[in-house]
Amino acid sequence: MSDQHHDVVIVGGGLAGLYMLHRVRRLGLSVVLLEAGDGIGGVWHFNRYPGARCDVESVDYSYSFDPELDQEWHWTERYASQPEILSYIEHVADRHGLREDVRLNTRVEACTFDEDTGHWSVRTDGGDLTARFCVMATGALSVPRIPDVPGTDDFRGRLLHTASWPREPVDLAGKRVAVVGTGSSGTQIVPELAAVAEHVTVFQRTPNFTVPAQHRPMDPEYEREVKSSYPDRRTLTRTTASGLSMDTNRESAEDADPERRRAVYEEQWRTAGFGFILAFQDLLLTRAANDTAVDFIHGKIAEQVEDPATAALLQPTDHPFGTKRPCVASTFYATFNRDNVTLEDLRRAPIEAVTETGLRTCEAEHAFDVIVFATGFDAITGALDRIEIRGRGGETLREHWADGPGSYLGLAVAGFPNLLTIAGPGSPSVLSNVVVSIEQHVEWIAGLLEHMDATGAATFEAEQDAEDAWVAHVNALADATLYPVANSWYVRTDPTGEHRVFMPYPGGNRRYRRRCDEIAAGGYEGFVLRPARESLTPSGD
Ligand code: N01
Repeated sequence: MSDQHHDVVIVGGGLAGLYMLHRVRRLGLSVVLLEAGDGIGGVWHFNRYPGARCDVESVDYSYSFDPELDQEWHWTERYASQPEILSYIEHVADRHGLREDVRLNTRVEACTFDEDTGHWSVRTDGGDLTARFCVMATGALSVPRIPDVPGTDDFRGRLLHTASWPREPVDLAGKRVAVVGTGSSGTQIVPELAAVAEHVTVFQRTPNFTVPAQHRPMDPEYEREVKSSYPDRRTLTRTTASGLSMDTNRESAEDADPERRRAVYEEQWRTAGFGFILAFQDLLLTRAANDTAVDFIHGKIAEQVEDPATAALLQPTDHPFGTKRPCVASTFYATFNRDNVTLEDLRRAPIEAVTETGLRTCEAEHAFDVIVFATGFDAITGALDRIEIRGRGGETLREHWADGPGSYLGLAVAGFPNLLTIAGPGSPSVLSNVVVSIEQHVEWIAGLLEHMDATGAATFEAEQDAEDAWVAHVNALADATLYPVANSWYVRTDPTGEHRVFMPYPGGNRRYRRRCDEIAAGGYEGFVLRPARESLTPSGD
């Protein structure tokens, strides 16, 4: 076969794709990783806005598969900044010699399954290739969402998006800057911009809950402590529901007496960062429990923001705490005490258009030199939607997902043999420490490929019933929580509004991992594994 044929094609060169590449190579299979960007790192390559950093402690937001690296690598801060995370990813790629199988600047346009050969044809903007397996490591948060506002081409200033920030420094000193969006990206970038810009105007549609990062330089004593027990810590993150190195407090917020409740919240606020959400086991289960967290955070916002009207605008009231991903930032709220920062309420005065000189809301014209969209991503399915993926009978993935994204375990889709998705809809992905999820997915996929090799299977395919049951299971789990109450990017609704699918698996990593392991141990229940056909040419030669 030609050098354009591989056992495995991996699409996407972020944390998921690179680890998949490493594992596939260890299986002795031929592999190529295709990456649209001009560098590896995925979201950490593109998401280089000022203040970008992870919101899970770096000692946990990192690969666990290389224990020697755990000992050698030094994180300089509690939450690593984007440049440090990118240099870590590059270091891992070099350390394991991964780059030789990476093709940069190669955008995958289409993947088509050939039922006669059992191979995938992959069309890219740099030529075509074929493979037995396609692994889509395209990222749950990788396609920037650009607001549908008229006039963006008319703006004479600079228009930027946090998720596709320029590589070269952007000089914002003395500039009038608009930031649209107050999610994780918005809450991280606003304090950075406020420190240099002449004025920052923050356009907020929905206030979000922001918990304190308690960010700080790495304490050498803490680092020593982590390193001395790293294997145990890694085992813990693999077994907690969240993939964090702390588990949910088993107490109930509803049942706790007010003094105890307050003490737990204060302690979590002071120490836990994102883990604040683990303060009580029922926070995402009942309104009464959740309201106690909402009241506590509202109080904290009021303490930090001097102007009561601004504080009130920043206090979320439209969704329970945690049903949209909480933001983790240190100085977001206090930034509104600065003279050069203003908050605009888009609920009261929506944006009508981008103009030549700035933004026009239904109430006023605002002049800006720079507009920053911190408007997030076409989440979870966005990158897959943009590739024309055709499975059996020529059906596209978009067609298959017309009523909502169906997937078995978040890993495979019925009618799309030998196609795997990492952190796809139906996997814990964005509801967990995503690196922990990624490693679990990759290792499970590697196990599947090994099993197929050992049993002589040529193709695997999720059964439609298994897929339907998994989607129903994920949504039943979500319906038992407060998650569906929020209007969030966790939910995908079809254009008619009839079908709402809650996409990430909300049952926790531990339970998900156990189910995946059971399925593998049971001979891949819910999958059909078919033997090689006589006509199939052995791969890799
Ligand atoms: O995106 P978001 P993000 N007009 O979707 C608003 C991860 N992440 O990039 O809520 C006006 O959360 C939107 O308003 P609304 C993390 O998983 C992690 O901030 O839709 N406003 C919202 O305020 C995170 O959850 C890190 O009403 C519009 C904001 O834009 C995920 O990425 C850092 C609008 C978008 O918030 C996404 O975070 C960054 C419109 N047309 C990201 N459209 C860390 O590790 C959207 N908005 C810390």
